[in-house]
Amino acid sequence: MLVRKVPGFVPASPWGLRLPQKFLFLLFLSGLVTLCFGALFLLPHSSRLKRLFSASRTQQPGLEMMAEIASHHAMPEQELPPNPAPAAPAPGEDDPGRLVGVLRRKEWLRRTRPTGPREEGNRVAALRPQDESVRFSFDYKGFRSRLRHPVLGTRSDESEESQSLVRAQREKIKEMMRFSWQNYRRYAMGKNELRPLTKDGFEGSMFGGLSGATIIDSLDTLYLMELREEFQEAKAWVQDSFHLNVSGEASLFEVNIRYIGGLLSAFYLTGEEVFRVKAIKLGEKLLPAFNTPTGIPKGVVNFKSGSWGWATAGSSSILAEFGSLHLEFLHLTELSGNPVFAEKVRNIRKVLREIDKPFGLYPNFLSPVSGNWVQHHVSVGGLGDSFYEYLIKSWLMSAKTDTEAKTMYYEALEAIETYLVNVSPGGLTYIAEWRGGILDHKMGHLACFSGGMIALGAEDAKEDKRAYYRELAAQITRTCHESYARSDTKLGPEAFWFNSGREAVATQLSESYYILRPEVVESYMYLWRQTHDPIYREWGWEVVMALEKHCRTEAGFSGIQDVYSSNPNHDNRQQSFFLAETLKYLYLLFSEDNVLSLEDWVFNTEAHPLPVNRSDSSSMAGHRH
Ligand code: DMJ
Repeated sequence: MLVRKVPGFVPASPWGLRLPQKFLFLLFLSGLVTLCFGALFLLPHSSRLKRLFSASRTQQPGLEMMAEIASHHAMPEQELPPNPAPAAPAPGEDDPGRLVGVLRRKEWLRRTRPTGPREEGNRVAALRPQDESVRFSFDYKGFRSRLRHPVLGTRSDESEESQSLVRAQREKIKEMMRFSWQNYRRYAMGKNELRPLTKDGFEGSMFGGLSGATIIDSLDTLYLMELREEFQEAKAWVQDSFHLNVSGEASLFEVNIRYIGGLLSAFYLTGEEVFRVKAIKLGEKLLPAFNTPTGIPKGVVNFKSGSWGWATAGSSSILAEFGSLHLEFLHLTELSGNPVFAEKVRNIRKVLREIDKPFGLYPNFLSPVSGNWVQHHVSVGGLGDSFYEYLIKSWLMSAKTDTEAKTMYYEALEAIETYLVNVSPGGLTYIAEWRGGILDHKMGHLACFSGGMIALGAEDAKEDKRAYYRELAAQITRTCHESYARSDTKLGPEAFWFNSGREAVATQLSESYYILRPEVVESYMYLWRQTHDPIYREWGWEVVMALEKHCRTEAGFSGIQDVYSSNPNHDNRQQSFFLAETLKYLYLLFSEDNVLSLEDWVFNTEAHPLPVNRSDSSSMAGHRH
């Protein structure tokens, strides 16, 4: 309605009050409000006020958890509460980021509202007091007493062996480890990796601000090689300088296999509490990645602001990443008494067990929102690799009680044999990659771990397939050796093809690099332990010589840019997995079988040994099907 302005006329309010009356009424109202608030603050239990506010947040489970946790626990080292809630944007966050942050937080709150048993699981875990997991007492002596072999083997044949070639070879590999470590310590201590040409450190972007990847990846190798002083240096750094109060975006997979895996194995080898406690606290920081509608974690977790993490990784999660958490997460539950870790990975297993698989194959990309495959690309190399590895190792690590893992592994392997395994015209067996039914006749260096995996699983296959799998493992390993033997450096390329008359060689420069990867020597180690065929030690020694010739620099080992050049350029990076895996598998190849015996240990995909679990009370043994 249009009100015409008439001089001297003051319109009444909709309630019929004139201005002075309105003023008095407002004065009265504000007095009343002040009184009410005053009364609230004077109530004897100030927690009521807190509850009043937290009640309005009950639809925001994260915030509620944070209030609960904060009221119960002091935070050592300013570290984060486990699985805490979304925080207000950090001071100094710039405006666009801030807006995106707010929107993401709102979306996260909507998605994580408790709606069912799985969400309830998250809440229970998060509300579990932080120190309870840490205070949990793990029976370390009991665990050691159940091992079937001394961790570092027996030294009964020491005097005889000291004369032998194999001992000298092992000593050489130990020297390579010492050299790698000492240069890292000298030029890059505390950084994630060493850059040997520029003699400085490299941080990278995979670890969300965590540092010391090389230190944590090296702990068990130093221990295994009895490099005692170096091990003490590494341990002291973990104790004093490994801080978890970081704020970047981290790869769930990489943090899990390197940091959690490294800390867990350091604990199991030594019984030192610092490793157990840091592994559990770091594990708790990874939990927000699982807050998706399916429970399939996203690939990236945000440690931002020391408060909560949200996950981002485009629209799909990667099979090798979310499929390679099982071993470490079961051990986190075992060592903390907190069931949440095991629940998370059992849910992943359930989703994968129930989903339709094209021809029995597992594609590499899955939507964590819909739980559907995103595209039909299948690979035993990058993107798929360690998912298969973790199935057979889950079976072995459960002391052969996890029959679900066993069944899934052998079914997957049947499909791989049927659709992906090929023999080249020159007689080389390889595992191709599959794109919706069309094969790429190539193998990545990463796929070369599969010789070892198939050998490891051969024993428990159906009787009529055991010999076949042993032979398949040997043939794949031979092909991977060929990819090394056919290069000028005797080191293998990142990927090699079987087409146009060329076999086991890279076809372009962009695939010709070698970054100190372990997969080929990993397979030599498993095949050696299974067969004791001297060829595997011969091949392993060829790798040692090639590393010395082409990758050793004045200040550490470096990857090379072209394995087909007799004088290759270096890539200036000593990868942490070189110390965790390549040197460890080489050392084990020249060790007795009872050193980190495969009866007692399984190696995670970063070569960190985790024990087979034989305790009746364990969460792992309890997982029978
Ligand atoms: C390692 O970090 C792990 O083995 C992972 O599974 C994939 N490959 C790298 C080393 O090549």
